[in-house]
Amino acid sequence: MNTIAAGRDKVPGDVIDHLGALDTRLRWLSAWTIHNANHIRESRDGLKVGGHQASCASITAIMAVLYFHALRPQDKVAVKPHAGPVLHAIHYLLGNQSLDQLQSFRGLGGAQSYPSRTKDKIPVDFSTGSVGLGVAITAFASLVQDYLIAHGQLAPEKAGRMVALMGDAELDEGNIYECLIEGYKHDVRNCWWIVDYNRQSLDATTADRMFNRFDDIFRTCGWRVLTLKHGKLQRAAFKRKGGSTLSRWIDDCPNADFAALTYQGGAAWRKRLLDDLAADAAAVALVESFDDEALAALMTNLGGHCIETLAEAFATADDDVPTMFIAYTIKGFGLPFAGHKDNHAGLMNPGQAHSLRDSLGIAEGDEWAPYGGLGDNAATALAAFVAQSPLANPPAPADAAPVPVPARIPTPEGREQSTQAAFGRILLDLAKSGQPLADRLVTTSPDVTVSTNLGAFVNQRGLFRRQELPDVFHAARIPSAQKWAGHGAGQHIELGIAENNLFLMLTALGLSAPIFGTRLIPIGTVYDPFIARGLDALNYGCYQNARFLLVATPSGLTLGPEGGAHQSINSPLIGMGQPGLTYFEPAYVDELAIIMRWAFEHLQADDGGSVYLRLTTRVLEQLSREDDSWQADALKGAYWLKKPAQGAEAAIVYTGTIAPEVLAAWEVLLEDLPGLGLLAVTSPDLLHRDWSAARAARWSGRGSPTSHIEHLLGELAAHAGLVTVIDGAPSTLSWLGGVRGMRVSPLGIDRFGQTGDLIDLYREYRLGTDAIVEAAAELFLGGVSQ
Ligand SMILES: Cc1ncc(C[n+]2csc(CCOP(=O)(O)OP(=O)(O)O)c2C)c(N)n1
Ligand SMILES: [Mg+2]
Repeated sequence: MNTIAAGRDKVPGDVIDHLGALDTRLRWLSAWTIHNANHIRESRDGLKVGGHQASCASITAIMAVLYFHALRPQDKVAVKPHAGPVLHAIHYLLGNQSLDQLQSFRGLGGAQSYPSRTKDKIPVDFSTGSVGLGVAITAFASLVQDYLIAHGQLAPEKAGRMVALMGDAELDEGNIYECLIEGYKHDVRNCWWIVDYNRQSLDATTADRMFNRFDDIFRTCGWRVLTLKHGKLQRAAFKRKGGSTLSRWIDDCPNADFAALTYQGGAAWRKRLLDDLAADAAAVALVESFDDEALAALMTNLGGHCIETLAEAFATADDDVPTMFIAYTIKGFGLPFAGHKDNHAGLMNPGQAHSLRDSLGIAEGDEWAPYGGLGDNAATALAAFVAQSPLANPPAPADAAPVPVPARIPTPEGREQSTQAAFGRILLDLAKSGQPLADRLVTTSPDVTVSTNLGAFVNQRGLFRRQELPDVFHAARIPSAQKWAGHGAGQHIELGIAENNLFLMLTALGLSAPIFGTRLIPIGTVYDPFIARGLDALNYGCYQNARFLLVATPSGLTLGPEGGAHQSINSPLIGMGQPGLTYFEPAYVDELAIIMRWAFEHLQADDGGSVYLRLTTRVLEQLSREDDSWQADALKGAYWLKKPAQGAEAAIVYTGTIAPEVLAAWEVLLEDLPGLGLLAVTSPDLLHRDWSAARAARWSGRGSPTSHIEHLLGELAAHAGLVTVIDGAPSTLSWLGGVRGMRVSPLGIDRFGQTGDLIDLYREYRLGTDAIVEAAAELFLGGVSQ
């Protein structure tokens, strides 16, 4: 174990004292913020408000030293979710957070429970909440930083450190290890992960068996590991007679015993130590030299609570080597439930909170005073220390200039094409075009670069690697379609098969504008069914307003030969249900071209978001259009491919690659259903959102807008019927019946897939032309046609 004893630079005593005072301030203010929300603010619904006083108290020393001493303005931090109140307290002291926000912690519009980039009013570099993701995002952000430096878009001296403040239970999340492996491959640097190693999770004390395992795992992956196990008091005691015995006892003490003794306090420590160390007279004498209070202070003087130890450790890691700090701490340190295994969501009762207040010398009514309880001189000195800390005068937030989007993205030529192939073609054409947009594209894929058709773009623009990576096959003149040399100017970041990493990579790339001041246009490709594998990371990216284009292909039954395990069914619903992500599923490649152009703008718009394209390898004969009049409607989510006769009583509505079957059915049905409409839905998601927004506007008296879908369906008779068709969950489109109260017969897939060709599978899943005709007959003609 690499236990920090002393760092390179001694930190001046007055700095240590100030940081110690700030540790206490942060512990108090975070505890009081949570106390206020739970015990003082009026409860209108009787629900427990919550908050995590123990998780905060565990990390206040670490955050005091980091924020008021070690961080540089260019560094970015992801704070463990349950330490949100500590971050608010820090910004309260820095003058960036209002009292009103603290008092409305966890209320509408107040300080958020977990740090949020978009909702909090203080600077939050990375949102957190779902444990593990906020940790890994820092490694991907480091990679993005290296990308920008290599592309001349960030000066090397402006490189910051990407820091994760994490709970120890986050080390159980698998995405940490996926990230660790990917980070090693890419030689990640400028990254600190600081573990608040309190050895408690939500339910329990953590397993002793993991002791020293994390060190091994991280070192294997190229990280420096600094373990901050003992504080200064302990280290001093270990140097005294009997000290080595005491040190060994602490090292051997099971996590649960240590936690329980911490909770029980000085007398319990004494009894246990005297029992266990009875054979060593010097150790007994050492223990007896402390009174109960001093003994408790000694035994809980772990590295993560010792200002000096922390400051020195941070100073030690002054290079760009990725570094993990294992800072031993006590959950609930300094609070009445310190060490209790059930303390995760524990709240001090009013009596306990008042005792803590009194013990800090804070007068009743002075609880929110930033430096309450300190004498005038001490308060002034501490305020001055805070005012000169590196973060007190942060640089202006980055304001990344938009990347111009070409007025037109040409439709790839060809009578027969798939949307997937056209996507690859469009990117290749862009790569060759020399447009400014092309230089800002960054593509990435979890080992499906070739099979999602990014290969040609990569041939053109290269793999991104900080160190040159020769294309051995190319050099040896071995024929291959993929000519991928890696270099600093490359624009494709190749990932191993880990979809969590794809979405975190996209998130980090998609935050490049607000975080690093340069806008990138990230495009990630994945097989559609495997979106589900990284769903929480996708949600995480959208939650913090990262901007990226997700291209998922192939999808649906068109993956038939691959079998049921590869057929995506509910991904359209994911696209519709995910805030911050707009889902499109074009059938034809001219639709794709205008949608991609729209996406490049939407990705950059203030009120924009990310975009998800569900594509396929199915080759369709393309339509010859009479004009461009369909385009505006297609970008709103739907257009009439065959306009219904005014007041027609029926329409077929479809999304995506099932278009030829739908067109064939339309031809068949036209005879019996004159004026039958055919509605091409390019984005069920946009249609639904727009419909919801229009209704919300009407309810709340903000005018009487008509949504696009209301407008389109308004061309049909009020009692008309709809047959909806999609190679995916039928509920993607079945809601259309509710727009104007029309009967609807939704076709789609709601059973697991299986191998087969499309002819068989369309029949099996009731999706082909016959099925559409039958559904229409049932709905419109009162029976099933033969
Ligand atoms: C993905 C996810 N699963 C579950 C939770 C619920 N949860 C919140 S905190 C926590 C345990 C945290 O323990 P640790 O990381 O050690 O933090 P600390 O002890 O510092 O509070 C759990 C399970 C969550 N926030 N995210
Ligand atoms: Mg913990």
